[in-house]
Amino acid sequence: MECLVCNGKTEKFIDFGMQPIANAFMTKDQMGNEYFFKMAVAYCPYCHMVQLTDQPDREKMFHENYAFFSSTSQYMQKHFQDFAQSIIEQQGLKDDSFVLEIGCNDGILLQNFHQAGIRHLGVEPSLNVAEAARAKGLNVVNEFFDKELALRTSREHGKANAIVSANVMCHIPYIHSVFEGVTTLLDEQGVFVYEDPYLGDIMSKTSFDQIYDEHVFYFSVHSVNYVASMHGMEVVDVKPQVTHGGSMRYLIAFKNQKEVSVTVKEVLGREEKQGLNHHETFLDYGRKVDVIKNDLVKTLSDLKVEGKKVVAYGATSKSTTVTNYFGITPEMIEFISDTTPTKHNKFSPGTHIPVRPYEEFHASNPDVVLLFAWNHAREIMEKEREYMLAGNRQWLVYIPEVKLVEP
Ligand code: DWN
Ligand code: SAH
Ligand code: ZN
Repeated sequence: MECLVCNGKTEKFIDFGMQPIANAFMTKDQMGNEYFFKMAVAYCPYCHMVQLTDQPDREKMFHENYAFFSSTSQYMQKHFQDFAQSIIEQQGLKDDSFVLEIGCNDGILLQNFHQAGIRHLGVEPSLNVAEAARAKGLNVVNEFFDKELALRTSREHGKANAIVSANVMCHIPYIHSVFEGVTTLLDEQGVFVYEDPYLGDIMSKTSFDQIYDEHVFYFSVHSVNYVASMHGMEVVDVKPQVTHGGSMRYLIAFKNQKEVSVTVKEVLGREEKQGLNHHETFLDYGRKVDVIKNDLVKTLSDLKVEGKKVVAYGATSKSTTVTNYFGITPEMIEFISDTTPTKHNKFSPGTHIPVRPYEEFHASNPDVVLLFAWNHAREIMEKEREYMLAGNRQWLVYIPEVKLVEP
């Protein structure tokens, strides 16, 4: 397929076959009526962007009943508080400044600008999560961000001093429209700051479950700098993050407006060493994923033979790739525990594993807990330590490798 960034010919390196919408948790009567698409990932040797070869229409994924609410993690709430604070300080934002967030979800990041008294606007196409943000007193437009929306926003609100975004840029295939929107709306001295799961971590940890319908791009500093430069912008700083199993925050400004930090050069050098700008690096990825697949399926089968009770923790989007690609069924996992009300008493996309409220987790008395929300391992393992110890229970993790872990 043609690269979404530079139109060059991309090289496919892993194929997941037919996959459902990762966040389409469904009721019993919605079964049998599921949408599947061909999921595969390709590398572009010209601009170095790693990307899905095909993505479902955006309305199939982001709508009035989006299943993911950002504020379900305490750790993430703190993370976004620090994110906002760093931008407020760095840009010297005041109450008459203007901050726009692309994809604010329930307001987990934006609320911090609001609380600091800064003029703000969130852009969020999924109505239910947008309403949750509005309930916190935030200004939110229920639309998709693109060039046209940015133009309307700049007419109505003036230029933005900062445009921020987290775990959203990797969801938007029309990246040039987004960058054109950013350059339309951003003040000459402003910054565009966004973070997303980092390709370097997805490769080094074999965190293949970051790959699902919503994530069309797997960014590196190389690829982000390429896109930015197509729009008269440049990456002026990068900050690695531990969130979502390893992310990168990119600070992007108009060319020659801000000094480029030495870290950018350092990380570019590291990416070259890791081979993130060479096709060969990606060729082995499918084999590594298959090792995890065989090990996890074998472990789950062995546990079943031993008569062990296995439940899963966190009905994540990521788990849709794991269960569907690996063929994990309700016979192997009794249910998935999750704290999100919209997911309760529904079934996982494609594999139809029941999703149950968190209250049922302790009552179910499992022997082994498969951690689908492995990116929140620290927070979750700490919270469940006592319960796990009390019942002699073990965690089962699969990133970077399949392992039974004592609490
Ligand atoms: O990119 C995306 C990221 C930001 O969030 C979106 N495309 C969708 C979503 O991905 P995910 O579903 O893989 O995200 P999480 O944060 O790994 O999801 C964690 C799930 O686990 C949520 O459904 C909430 C649940 N949870 C829980 O039941 N108990 C989470 C925590 C921390 C807990 O203690
Ligand atoms: N920023 C939050 C939410 C990430 S989930 C966090 O880090 O937790 C991805 C979000 O992007 C969803 O809420 C989805 O509705 C939104 N989204 C998808 N396409 C978008 C677009 N074109 N413009 C703005 N938001 C978009
Ligand atoms: Zn390209």
